[in-house]
Amino acid sequence: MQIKKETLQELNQQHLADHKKQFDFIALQIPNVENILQKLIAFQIAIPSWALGTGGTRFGRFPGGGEPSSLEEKIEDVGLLHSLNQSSGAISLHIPWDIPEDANAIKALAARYNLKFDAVNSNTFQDQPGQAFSYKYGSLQHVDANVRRQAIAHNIEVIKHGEALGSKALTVWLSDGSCFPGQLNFREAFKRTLESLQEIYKALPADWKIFIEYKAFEPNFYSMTVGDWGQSYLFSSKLGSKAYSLVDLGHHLPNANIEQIVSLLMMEDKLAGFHFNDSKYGDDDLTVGSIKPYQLFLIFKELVEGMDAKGLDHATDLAWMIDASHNVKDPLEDLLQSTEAIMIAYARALLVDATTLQQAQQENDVVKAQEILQSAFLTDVRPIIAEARMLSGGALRPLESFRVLNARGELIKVRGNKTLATGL
Ligand SMILES: [Mn+2]
Repeated sequence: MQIKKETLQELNQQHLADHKKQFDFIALQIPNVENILQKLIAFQIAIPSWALGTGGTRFGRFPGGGEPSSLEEKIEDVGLLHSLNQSSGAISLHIPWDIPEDANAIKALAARYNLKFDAVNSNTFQDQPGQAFSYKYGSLQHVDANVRRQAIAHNIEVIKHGEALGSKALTVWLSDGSCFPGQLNFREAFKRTLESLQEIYKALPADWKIFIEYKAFEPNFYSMTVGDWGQSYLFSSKLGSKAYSLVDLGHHLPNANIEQIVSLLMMEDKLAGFHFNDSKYGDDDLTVGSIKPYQLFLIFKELVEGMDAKGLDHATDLAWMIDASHNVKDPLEDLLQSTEAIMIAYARALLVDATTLQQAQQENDVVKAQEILQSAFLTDVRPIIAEARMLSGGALRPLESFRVLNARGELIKVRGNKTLATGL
């Protein structure tokens, strides 16, 4: 489904007077609002190809209607999101769930929706039909060199697919680890994984990066071979300057101070970027900002401060992606909510008075430091984000527009009620 610009403009027109009042009110309080608008317009968050269908748990799956059943339809869905919010201008593919058969045609299709290809993701946590060796006991860490070779070859194949599409990074998330004490020699598993990653690293094109994603537990419940940022950092620093650590918000143990992790990884030039989601208990993959919006803001506060200290471009120098899964919501509505939550956290972080905060830190004025953060966090920045969206041709109210235009109903009409998207 494609939404015409004129249709959005008509919808926007209905809310324009209200919006203008709200925007003017907030704009008066922010000295550099133009600058903030430009940053928000430039900021794009990649949508993973596996999040466009209804997710499930190991207990069941309840697919909704009109889900995309091909890569082409997935690109169409991301295009739909992007036309509404103008902030979802990239798609991240998971191989082999979404293998581009004709890379040029897929590239052309994405270009029509103004979408870029973000990092490509390999998959050695599932066995595929016809695969010679099983990943039951790991992939890059496996004791059998045949399994490791197969997993290395798969990652190199994923790089080739990504190259054909114009991606510039490979994300490796390993489910490797052990479920019971004694199952694994930690050091040997680490060394085998490192050697395997080194083979993949050698196959990276000159302008590519490799992202090493970590996760504390699941599917292995005793040890994960890339279990935390320390282990990821060890791998990425041993691999070389093209290797970085990727932070998935749900991949930490409860109450981990993620903002501090982010700050230090950036200090060491080893932060790849993000997989955004939210969680209450573990890797819940809930809508971004639905549980802990203050934490998300604190992370963005570190990101903005750290990127500014390094002279990095907020929009392009780190990789931003949503990695969530939706059991009860319409996946597209959920992705609109997640994107909005990220933009809110980013905009609030841009409001932090960095100079005064630094002064408060120097003076050990703890109370003032907290006031500065909370004053930014408690600002309702939604009119600024809506203004940025409207300036770039999107909807003032993306979610409402999605519903008013009966987007899901239109997708069901074309695709039917019983489609199933590939993915988890
Ligand atoms: Mn992830």
